[in-house]
Amino acid sequence: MRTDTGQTVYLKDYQPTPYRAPHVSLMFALHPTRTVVRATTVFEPVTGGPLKLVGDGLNLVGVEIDGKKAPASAYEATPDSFVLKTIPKGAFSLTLVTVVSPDDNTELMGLYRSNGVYCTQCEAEGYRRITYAYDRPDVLSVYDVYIVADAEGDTLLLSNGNLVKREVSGGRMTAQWHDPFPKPTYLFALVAGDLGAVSDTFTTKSGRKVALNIYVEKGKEPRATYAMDALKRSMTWDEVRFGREYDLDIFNIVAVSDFNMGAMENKGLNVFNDRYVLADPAVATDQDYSGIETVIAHEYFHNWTGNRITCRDWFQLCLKEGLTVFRDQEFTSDERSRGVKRIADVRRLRAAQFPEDASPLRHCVRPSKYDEISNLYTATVYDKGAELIRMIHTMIGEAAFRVGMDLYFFKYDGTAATIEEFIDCFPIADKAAFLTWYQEPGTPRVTVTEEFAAGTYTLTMTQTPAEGAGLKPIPVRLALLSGTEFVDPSTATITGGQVGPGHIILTDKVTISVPNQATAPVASVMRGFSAPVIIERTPDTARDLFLIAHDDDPFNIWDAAQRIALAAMRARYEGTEADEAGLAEALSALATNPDQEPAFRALTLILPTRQALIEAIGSDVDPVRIEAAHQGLSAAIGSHMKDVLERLFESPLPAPDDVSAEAAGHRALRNAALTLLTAAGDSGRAVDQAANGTTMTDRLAALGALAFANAPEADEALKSFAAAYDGEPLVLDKYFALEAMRPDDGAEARVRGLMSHPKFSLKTPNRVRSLIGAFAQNVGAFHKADGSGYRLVAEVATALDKSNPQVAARLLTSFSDVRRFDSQQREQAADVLGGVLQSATSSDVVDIARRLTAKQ
Ligand code: B3K
Ligand code: ZN
Repeated sequence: MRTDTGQTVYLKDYQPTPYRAPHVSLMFALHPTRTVVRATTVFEPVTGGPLKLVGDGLNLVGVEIDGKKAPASAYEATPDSFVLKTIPKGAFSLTLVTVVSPDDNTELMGLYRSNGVYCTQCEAEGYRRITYAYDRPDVLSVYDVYIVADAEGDTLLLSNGNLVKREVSGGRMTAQWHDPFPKPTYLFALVAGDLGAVSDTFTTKSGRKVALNIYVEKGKEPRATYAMDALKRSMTWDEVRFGREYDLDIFNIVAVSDFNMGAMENKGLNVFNDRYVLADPAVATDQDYSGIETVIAHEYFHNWTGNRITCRDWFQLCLKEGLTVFRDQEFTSDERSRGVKRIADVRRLRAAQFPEDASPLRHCVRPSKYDEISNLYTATVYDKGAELIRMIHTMIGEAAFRVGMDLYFFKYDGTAATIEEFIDCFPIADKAAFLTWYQEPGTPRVTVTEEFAAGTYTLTMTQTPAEGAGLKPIPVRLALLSGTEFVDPSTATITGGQVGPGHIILTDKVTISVPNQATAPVASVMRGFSAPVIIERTPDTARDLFLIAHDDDPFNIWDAAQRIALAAMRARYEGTEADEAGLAEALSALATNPDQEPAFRALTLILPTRQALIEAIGSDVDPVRIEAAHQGLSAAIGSHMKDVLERLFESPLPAPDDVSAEAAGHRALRNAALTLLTAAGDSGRAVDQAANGTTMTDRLAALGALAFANAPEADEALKSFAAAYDGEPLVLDKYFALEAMRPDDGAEARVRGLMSHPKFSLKTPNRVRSLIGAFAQNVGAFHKADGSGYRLVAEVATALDKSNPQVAARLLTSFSDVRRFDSQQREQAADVLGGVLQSATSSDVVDIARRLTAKQ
C-alpha cells in the first residue's frame, strides 16, 4: 500500500522523461497468490542519463538487460523504485520479473481478483503495482501481452487490442494480444476468468466489422443486453455527431463486482463495476438503465477523448474527463431529452460541485499541485470540466465547435496533450481570459438587477468573482418576455458586454436597456444554465410564476419553480410564512401541462433537496430543522395537491419491460406524485406498490416514499423487500442505502447493525458506498450534534485506510459540509478528523483528512 510520503507534485515541475518506451511486452503466468509478471520494455534515450522507474510494493525477482541477466551492481531496487545504474548505449530492452498476489490485493488497484476473476485497474497509478515503469500518461507504448493460465473450461484470457492467438495444450492455456495504438500504462488491462458473454457485431461507417462482447457472471447474460444496445447506439452516435470511428477489430467490456469506481476505459477492454452493466426491469430501476447508458457511452467515447489523445500529465485530467462528460451529456440529450438532461446535470452540479468548490477540498478544474492523484477524480474535474467545454460550445456554436474538435483530433491524435493545446483549437476571442476558468477555483456570482422607468426597462448583470479569483468571461443566454411575446433583441441597447451568436459575454458588467415598453418585460436569464455560476436575483414570486407560465426554456421554468419551493422550505426552517398554496397551484399547473413531457413534469414535482436548503442557509445550520422543513413542506404540498396527485398516480402504467426514456418519464411522474401523497400521510398506495410493483423502479420509489416520510409501515416494507432480494447484491445495495438514509432517530444504530448483515462486506466498494456512503448523506443522522454520525463514518474510513484507501478517502469527503453546521458539529468533526489523521497511513486518507482539518 502506498503510505503517505508527504510529497507534493507540481504542474510547474513537468519535465518530459529522458527515455521513450516505444514497446512493452508483458507475460503473465497467472496464479491467485503468485502471479509472475515478466515485463520487457524497450527504452530509447531522448536526453539519456539515469533511468528511474517507480513501483508500489513490488517484489522483484529478476532483471535482464537486452535479454541477459543483469549483475546486481547494474541496478538499485526497492519495492517502490528501480534505478538502472549501468546504462547501455542507444536503445536497449529492460526485462523485470516481479511476483504479485492478486488475492491479497484489497486496494483493487493493479492486478486483483474479484469473484474469482482476474482483473486490473491501472488508472491513475495502479500499473506500478504490477511492474516498475515510468507509469505516467505521457509515455506511450505499443503493447504485446501474453497470458498463461491453467486451462479450465472456457476460461477467458483478455487484454487490450486485437487477439493474435489463443492455444490450449498440456493443461495450459495461452493467449496473445497486440495493441497497435501506443498507449500509456494507465490504459493497460488484463482480465481472466470464467464468464458468460453477450456478443454482437458493429460495422463502422468505413466498413470495419467489429466484434463486440460484454462479459458478465455466468447466468446473468440476459441482463447485459441493454448495455450492448447502449454500446451500439454510442458507436453510431460518435460517428454521426463527432465523425469518430472505432479503430480495433474487437471491443470487450467486462463487468466485475469489486470495483473502486464506475468503470474504466482501458483500450479495447473496458472494465466495469457490474452495477453499470447488469439490468432487467425486475432488478434495475429506470435510473439504473440511464446510468448504464451514460457510463457505457462515457467509456466508449474515451476511445478518442482519452485514449487516442491522452493527457500529458495528471494535471490535465479534465482534458479527457470534462470533455468526455460533455460528450456523454450530449449523447443522452440527443437520445433522450435535452431539456430534462440539462436539468439533471445542473442539479448534480449544484448538489456536488458547487459545495465542493466552496469547501476546504476546493481545487481548480486544472489544479497546479496535488498530494494524491486519486483524490482528484472529483465533481470539479468531471462536471465543472464539462461545463467549461459547454461554454466553449455556447460561445462558438455547434458548427464551429465541431470544426475545432476535428482540428483537435487531427493535430493531437496519438499524443499526450494539454488544456492549452485543446483550447487553441477553438476560435475563442480571449483565450487567456477563458483559461482562468481552469486555473482558479470557486463559483462566480452574477447579480441581476432590473429597473423600469418612463417606459424604458434596464437590466444590469454584474459579476462578483469567487474569493481570491479574477473576473471571467461568462456566456449569458438571455431572453426578455413582454407579456407572452419575446422582445425582439434588436430593439435592445447592450453596453459593457460582447455580443455573440445567441449569447452575451459578461465580464464585469453588462447593461441591457429596452425603450418603449408599456409594462416591464420579464427576463429569462442564463437560459439552459449557460455558465456554472450562482445567479443572484431579488426574490420575486410573481416574476417566477410568470416565467413558469410563459418561458420556453425548460431549465429556467424548472429553476423558477425550484426557487419558489426553496423559499417556502426556507420559510419553514426559519419559522416564517410562505404562500404554500400558491406554490402548490404553480406545481399543479406544471405537473399537468400536456405540452410538457412526463419526465420534465416529474422533475418539477421533486422538491429542492435538503442539501439545497443547507446551501441556502449557509452557516450555523441545524440539521433537525432542515429535516423538519423538508418533511413539513413535502407534507403540505402533498395535501394541497392531493386531487391532482391522485389523478397523476392513476395515469396508465407503461409495460414493465418498456425501459424507453418515455416510459421512464411516465413512471417518474406517477412516482413523484406518490412520494408527495405519502409525505402527506397517505401511505396505503406506497405500501401496496412497495410489495406488488411490477418494476424495480416502482417498488423502490414506493419504499423511498415510505422511508423518507418516516411512515410507520416503512420498517416492515423494507424488511420484506430485503428478504425478497437476498440473492441480488445490487438490489440489496438499494436496500442498504434506504435504511441508511431514513430520517429517523435510529439511523446510526441501524447502520451499525447492518454492518453485520451477512451480505455486507467492507471489501466490496459497492456495499460500503450503499451503506456508509448513503449514511453520510443522511443530514440528520450524519450531522447529529452528539457526533455519533461523524464517529461512525470515521471508524469505517479508518478501517478502510488499511485495506482500500481510495474508498476510505472518498467516504471522508462527506465531512466537507460540516462547515455549514453549528459550532457543536464543527468541534465534534474536528475532533473525529484529528483522530483519523493521526492513525491514517495511506496517502489517500492523509491528503483528504489534512485538507479537511487545515486552518482556513
Ligand atoms: N477514467 C476512469 C476513472 C479512473 C479513476 C481512478 N481513480 C473512469 C472514467 O472517468 O471514465
Ligand atoms: Zn471518464
